Amino acid sequence: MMGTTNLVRKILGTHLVEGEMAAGKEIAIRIDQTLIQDATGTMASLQFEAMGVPRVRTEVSVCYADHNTLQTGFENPDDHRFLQTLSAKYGIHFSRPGNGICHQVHLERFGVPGRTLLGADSHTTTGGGVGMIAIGAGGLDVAVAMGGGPFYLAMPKVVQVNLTGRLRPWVAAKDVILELLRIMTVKGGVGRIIEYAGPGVATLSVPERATITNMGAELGATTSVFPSDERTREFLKAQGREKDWVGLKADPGATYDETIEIDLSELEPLVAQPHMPDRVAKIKDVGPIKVDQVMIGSCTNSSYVDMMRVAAVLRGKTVHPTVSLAIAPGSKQVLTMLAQNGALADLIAAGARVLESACGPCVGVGFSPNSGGVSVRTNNRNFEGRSGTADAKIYLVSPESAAAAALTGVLTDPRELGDYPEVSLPQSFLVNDNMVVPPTAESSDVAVLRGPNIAPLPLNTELPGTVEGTVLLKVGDNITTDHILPAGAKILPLRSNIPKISEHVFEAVDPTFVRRAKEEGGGLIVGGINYGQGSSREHAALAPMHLGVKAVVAKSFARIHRANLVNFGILPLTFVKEADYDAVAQGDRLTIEEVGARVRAGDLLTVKNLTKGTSFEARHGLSGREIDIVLAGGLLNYTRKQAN
Ligand code: MIC
Ligand code: SF4
Repeated sequence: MMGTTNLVRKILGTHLVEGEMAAGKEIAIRIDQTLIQDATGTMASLQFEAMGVPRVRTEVSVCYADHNTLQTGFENPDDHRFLQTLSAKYGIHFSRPGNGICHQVHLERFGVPGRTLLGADSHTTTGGGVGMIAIGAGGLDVAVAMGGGPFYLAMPKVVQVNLTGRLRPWVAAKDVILELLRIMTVKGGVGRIIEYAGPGVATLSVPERATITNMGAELGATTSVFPSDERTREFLKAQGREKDWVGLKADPGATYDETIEIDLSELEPLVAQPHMPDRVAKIKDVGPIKVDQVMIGSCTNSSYVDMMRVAAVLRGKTVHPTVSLAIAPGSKQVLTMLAQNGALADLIAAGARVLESACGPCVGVGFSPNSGGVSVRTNNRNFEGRSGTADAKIYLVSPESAAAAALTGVLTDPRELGDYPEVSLPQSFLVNDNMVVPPTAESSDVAVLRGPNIAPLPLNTELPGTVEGTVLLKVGDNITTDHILPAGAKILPLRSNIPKISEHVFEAVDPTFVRRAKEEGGGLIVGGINYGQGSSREHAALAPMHLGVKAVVAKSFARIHRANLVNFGILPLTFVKEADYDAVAQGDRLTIEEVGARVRAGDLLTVKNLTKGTSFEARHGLSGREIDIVLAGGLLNYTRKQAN
């Protein structure tokens, strides 16, 4: 009999350790590879250390220094030293600062088709470009996976995106994912994995596929995956890793929960307008908006082919006089190849400001726009304020379109530039892993060096019998973790210090939040649809936890943030009726009695509004395991309790 299994179920099936693969049901999967980075990794490492496991129990674990590379004080270099020594001690590869952005480097050097990868970064999904099930998660979940524990998730629905046709000149992989964002929106992927299929797949190279799976994170999707085919083999071979290749695809009659059709040949250059990645329109319809700066880089679009195409567009020309152009090649491999073949000289000659191979401007570390400035970027996120300039406007486009704007000074459909520069994947990439410190063969007695920036791991207390508190803040739909806990050059260095970073919770949304939370001794937050979308930073749960937040009641949650709330003992509740959201106001005093018993008794809790003298119902949607974790005050307490 011919099978009808899709690719997602095949890979999940071979990694399933608990549960039944029925959409919405909790499953647990074995994790083969993990990645952490320097902004999420210090906390994850402290958590891993606390588990007392002598050495990582994965096939490969890597720690990247790529987010916190700006060194305006001791914090970041101290944290890097901590991560490097800890990596040496516990069997983790350490990718040194300068080696590149985690997702780009992981794809180049570590990604293996058919394997699972769990990363403490939302764009870990990039690995789907080589046929991995690669999922972003909070640092604590990744720490557990490093220790050999499984990863728990609700079995997602599988959405087939059937690609037909072929991209026309000047239309890029970025335009494919922007089109999908237009169709599905930033919440359309929640509870779903996107599986790419159809004849269009073979027309896309691995780096192009990786652009698409990378930005699948913006759909809210658990992950995205491409089949592993001859194009995958070609990429791995060029990376000197053909032995890692294995062919993988869905069965011919595979079934899916949903299907979306995209004809690649019909796509045009697209742009995501401020301040959401799904505010997508055709560049030609948005028109020639004046542009102040252009940024080409980030884990979405910093591959060798991306950079070569930009270099070809800029060769012999000059960046428009009123535009500042920055480029950040995604990895040392990319940057070295550009340097060797002369393309870097073309970029510099045209006026590009060359930044190090790191996240940089994508997360507000350097190159912030001028006041009210328009910045055209190849990143994946254009959330308000993320660039470091509160009133800047960020437009997300392909590298081709970004290069066009850099030359003309206005948002430009790149087709206006004329002849399309053909650039193809090189026969072989320049492979030199000298900036990855490999783990020692045996667990070593390396001393882990800690700077004063690293504060002890914060722990929550058990959830009280009655959760009572004031609604400290009521927010609308699509609140991002950048709203909850901003990143940027000033706040990112505090990632290892929860008391210090907690001073910045909701800073840009309501500067009085922290003061009020402290005065009230904690409280509750009310949110709209897709609360906590965006990054995986568990600090967006840890810092509110530190301020005494006990519950968040929202219309719906983003996957990773909900899991982080559970992991740190904050109750994630959803409104049963939309009208109840409207009826509750900031400052209202809410109470949920006998939480422990009620949560175990069923899905519905009664929330009393003491201020208004009313009550409403809220759903917790927690699995049995999650109930135990939340009631214990988080996963660390729960694990400790179990061990005792
Ligand atoms: C991001 O793009 O927002 C980040 C910075 O990479 C985050 C991780 C973090 O906050 O450290 C992410 O995407 O998970
Ligand atoms: Fe780094 Fe930006 Fe990618 Fe996040 S989205 S990993 S900050 S490049």
